[in-house]
Amino acid sequence: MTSLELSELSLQIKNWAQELGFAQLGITDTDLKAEEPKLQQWLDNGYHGEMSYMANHGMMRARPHELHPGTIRVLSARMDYLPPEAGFASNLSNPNLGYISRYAGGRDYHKLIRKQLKKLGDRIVAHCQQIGVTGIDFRPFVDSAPVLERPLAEKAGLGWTGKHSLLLNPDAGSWFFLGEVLINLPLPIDIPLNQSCKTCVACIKSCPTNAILDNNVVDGRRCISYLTIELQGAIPEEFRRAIGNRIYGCDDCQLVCPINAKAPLTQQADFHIRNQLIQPELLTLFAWSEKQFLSLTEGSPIRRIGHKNWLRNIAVALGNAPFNNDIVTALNARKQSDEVDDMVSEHIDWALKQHSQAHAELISRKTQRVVRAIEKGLPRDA
Ligand code: B12
Ligand code: SF4
Ligand code: SF4
Repeated sequence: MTSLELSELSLQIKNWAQELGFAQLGITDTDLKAEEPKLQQWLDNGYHGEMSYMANHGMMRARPHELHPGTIRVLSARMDYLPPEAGFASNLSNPNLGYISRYAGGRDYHKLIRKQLKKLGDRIVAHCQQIGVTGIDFRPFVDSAPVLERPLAEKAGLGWTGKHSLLLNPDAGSWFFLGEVLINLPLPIDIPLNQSCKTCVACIKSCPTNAILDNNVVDGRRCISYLTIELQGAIPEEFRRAIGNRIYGCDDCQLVCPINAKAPLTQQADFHIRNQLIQPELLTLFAWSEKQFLSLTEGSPIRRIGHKNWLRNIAVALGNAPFNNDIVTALNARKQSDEVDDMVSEHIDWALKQHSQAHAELISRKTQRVVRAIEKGLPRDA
């Protein structure tokens, strides 16, 4: 193809991406050499904790051409997920409700994004065939693939890396997923943005578990997202109070980020929060049997953690809720059920212990500050 044809095709691809529901698409090459020592350092420091998949693929994460041989370009796309009924402040400030990360209240994003990326690749192949170009090969990826998505998106001009390590777009903030198409077409590449967080440190200061180290690196083992989603087994006691009512993931570093003040709502109905997960009562969720859990979370990313870890997380949140006889009764009743193993039982004991002693502070000062920041910075609270 001539360079003019390739330039025209790159514009077409960006339009098609928008038609397919992506907010933006950028194009970059496969060179992530500069990221390799940083990734290695992150792994050497053990910041991946139990996420063995981060170490298993070695440096393939930084070598998209090894992941899919023949690849010379990466089409990096982002899709907004902020749901309309987010209600952050009311949810975080009520310790009797469970807080679920806003990316997870609807349908699992992996399926939708991979499907749309596949359609995009098919359109490119069909277009090339029409103009007599054959041999186009592509592969769509989202999240679970061993590839460094955030650095690729940054190189493709979709935003800069915030101090919380997520990608920030100057117009859209960070409430979006990333996905890629690896392809063997020599399309023209985009230029990275030249912007930064400047002197802001709001996310570092607000992280409930101090997971964001001051050099833009997240110690995964301390992040509530890891502790409530990725970690199998017991949540270390040192983090339980700080977890508050966050029962699946955490959004605090994004909630206090000033760049998110202008973030758009999602255009995908799939990412709207399911009714039973809008401002959910902890006691209601804790009463779900395994069968109910599996059916009510069908098609949702939450299902992946399984019923035991779901109970584990809710037990911690119940331990952080204000004293209430109904909670103590529910905890004691759950302890007797067949669905509870030793690990969950230990979390229930911890929660009961919290109810036997007065909490100095029901909602931590950091969370109170996050709530105030939302009330000030996100006027419509989404
Ligand atoms: C593992 C993982 C996690 C782990 C570890 C997080 C982390 N920051 O690494 C856990 C479970 C904690 C996690 C949590 C979340 N995640 Co996550 N996660 C991933 C995953 C699978 C890999 C990320 C990765 O490669 N980490 C390894 C480290 C080394 O990579 P990195 O942070 O990019 O690190 C770079 C910097 O640390 C820097 N660096 C290292 N050392 C140094 C030193 C200096 C001085 C400097 C300047 C820089 C620097 O270079 C590193 C290498 O490039 C990606 C998907 C993917 N395949 O890429 C999603 C991904 C990053 N996650 C995502 C999301 C949405 C989240 C959550 C918001 C979910 C939630 N609400 O609970 C939280 C946010 C927590 C946070 N602040 O990071 C999105 C982010 C979208 C965006 N806008 O950027 C991604 C891209 C998934 C997707 N497809 O959309 N996640
Ligand atoms: S998601 Fe929560 S715990 Fe993890 S880095 Fe952000 S603020 Fe900290
Ligand atoms: S809160 Fe501030 S430092 Fe953190 S990512 Fe947003 S702009 Fe950057």
